Formats: sequence, C-alpha cells, structure tokens
Amino acid sequence: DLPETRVLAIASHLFRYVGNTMATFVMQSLGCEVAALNTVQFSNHTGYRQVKGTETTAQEIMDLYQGLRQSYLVDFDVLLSGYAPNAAAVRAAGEIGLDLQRKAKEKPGSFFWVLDPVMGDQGQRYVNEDVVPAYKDIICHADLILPNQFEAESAFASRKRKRDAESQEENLTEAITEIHRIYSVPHVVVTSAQLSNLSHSAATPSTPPSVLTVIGSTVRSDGSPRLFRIDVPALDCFFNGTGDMFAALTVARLREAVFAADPTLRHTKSWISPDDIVPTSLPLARATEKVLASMHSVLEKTMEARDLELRTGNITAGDTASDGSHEHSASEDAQKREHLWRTK
Ligand code: PLP
Ligand code: PXL
Repeated sequence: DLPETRVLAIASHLFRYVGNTMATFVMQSLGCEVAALNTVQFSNHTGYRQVKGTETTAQEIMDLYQGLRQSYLVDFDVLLSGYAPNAAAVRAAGEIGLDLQRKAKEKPGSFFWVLDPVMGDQGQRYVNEDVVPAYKDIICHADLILPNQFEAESAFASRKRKRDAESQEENLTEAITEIHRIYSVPHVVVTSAQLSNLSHSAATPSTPPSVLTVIGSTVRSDGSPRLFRIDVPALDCFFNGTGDMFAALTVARLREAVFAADPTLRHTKSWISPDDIVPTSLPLARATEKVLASMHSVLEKTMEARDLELRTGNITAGDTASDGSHEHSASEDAQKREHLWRTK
C-alpha cells in the first residue's frame, strides 16, 4: 500500500537494457510511474567500437523540462539522474534537480534526488574530462549518490589513495566520509567494489574476484558516517547496465524501506531525513540488501541466457522455434557483438 511514486528519470536511451531503457523497465516493474527524459538516443553503449545516434543538447533537455513544468506535469517524488553525454547535460540535470527541490520546499521531505554520477568503471573514465567537475558542482544538491569504486575514489575523494591491498576498504570509507563532509551528501552507496585483500578472492587482472563489495552510509547529524557493508558473490561475466539497474532498484526499494520503517510516513509522503533513523534498521542498508538480491538473480539468469545464445542463437531456454540455419547466424551475431565491446 505504498503511495504512488512518480519518478523523473534523466538518462540515456539505448536499444538494449542499459541506461534509461534499463532504469525505466525496472522501476515500472516495481510499480513506479516513470517519465523518461532521454539525454541521448544511441544504438549501443559507448563501450562498443562504434556508436550511432544523437545526443540531446543541454538546451533541449531544459526545453523538455520547461514544457513539463508549463503543463503542470512535474509532480515528481523522485528524480533519478544517470548518464549524461557531456558537462552541459550534467549541469542541465543539476538545474532540473534544483528546480524540483525548490518546488518541493513547502512540503519538506516530499522529494528525493538519486544521482548516479556515470563517469567510468574498472579504472577507466569513459566521459569527457570536464564532466567530472560538473558532477562535483551538483552532487551537493542530491540526497543519495551512487558512484562505483572508480567514481568514488577518483572523482570525489580528495586524499591520496593508499595503494596496498589492506587499505582498500579504508580508501572507500574515507571517500564516503568525504562525500558526506565536503559535498554534504546525506546518503551514499558505492555500488560495486573489488577489494583484493579479501582472503577468498583472487583479484588479478586475469581472474575475476569471487566477491563484490558494496559499502554505503547515511550521515549522522554530527557529520560522521553510519557505514554498512555487504559482500555478494561475483559472477564470472562482464555485464553492462548493472549500475543503471542498481540505481533503479534502489529508488523502488528505498521507498519501500522508508515506508516500512515508519508506517506513519505512508500518509505524509515523506522521504528519509538522516536524523530520524535507528541505526539497526537503516533503511538505506535494508534497501541495498534487497537491491543486491534482485541483481544477483537477474544477472544469474542473464548469464545463462547469454551462454545459451552464444552456443545456439536462442535467447531463452525452451525456444525451439527457429530452424538450424537461423540459429547458426544468431549465435554468430551474438559472438560478433561480444567481440565488438570486448576488444575495444
Ligand atoms: N555486478 C554485480 C554482480 C553487482 O551486484 C553490481 C552492483 O551491485 C554491479 C556489477 C554494479 O556495477 P557498476 O555500478 O560498476 O555498474
Ligand atoms: O551504463 C552506463 C551507460 C549509460 N548510457 C550510455 C553508456 C553507458 C556506459 O557506457 O555508454 C550511453
């Protein structure tokens, strides 16, 4: 019996489950009302060797938002902002977030901004250099940010990272503490990290680690972090769009966790304020546990489907409709497609 959750999702439109294509589907599946404002329309994510399509200019993003506003269509409970193709688009998303916050001022707690600062992964930045300072300028307005390990450590941590394996968790908790302190972001989740000091993981470049770590925190009123850590089994497969799925699941699950923690909120439509949270039932931690459970079961099925597709060209088990020649070319396509992004 949750109240309706209206989400404005600002991210990329792609033709597979990445970006807003992923986020919209996931949030709608979990009962949210989603309005998608697409920052690009691309044939595929930018990790492939070629991309076709168009970027939405910052001016066009603002125009679309102004249109929504002038038609009284901006009664959003949540803003989820993800991939933006350049610094101007990041700033446009920032202005929209600020405007929605201003609008919600009379009803404190009625609006929540989840910001996924999409900049890179696995040690590599895949957006222009000037996108990084653009995010640094806007994250102070967000309620929750969802960097991965690379984004948290390379963009938002001011202190030098320690290189030894034992310090990896410390690097992350320091980065989170700084995100609270310097950027005043009340809630942070580092969506995936590989801590090579875990005894049961063999994290070398050639063997993937068997464990992924998620570390998050909700700030206390004295500014200190209230940290939690969750380890999940890592699958031996590289996925695209996992960050987007994580963000979308978080919107839905956090909303549920907040309302479960305090049933009186059901009627006031309020979001979390960092101060009225009991540590043992931190809604952010409870939501993240659910997010990771969903991630794991979806990704396990995705991996099985991929293996089957590579072998036979069939996408789902039990699909026997296609004839042999068709199967052959479909599996060739799947192999070529993988090759395109793996060899970049
Ligand atoms: N892969 C798995 C199995 C995960 O559970 C997660 C997040 O929890 C990710 C990847 C997230 O990856 P990223 O945020 O770097 O896209
Ligand atoms: O999953 C992040 C993402 C979203 N949108 C586009 C991307 C990427 C990552 O490469 O290229 C267009």
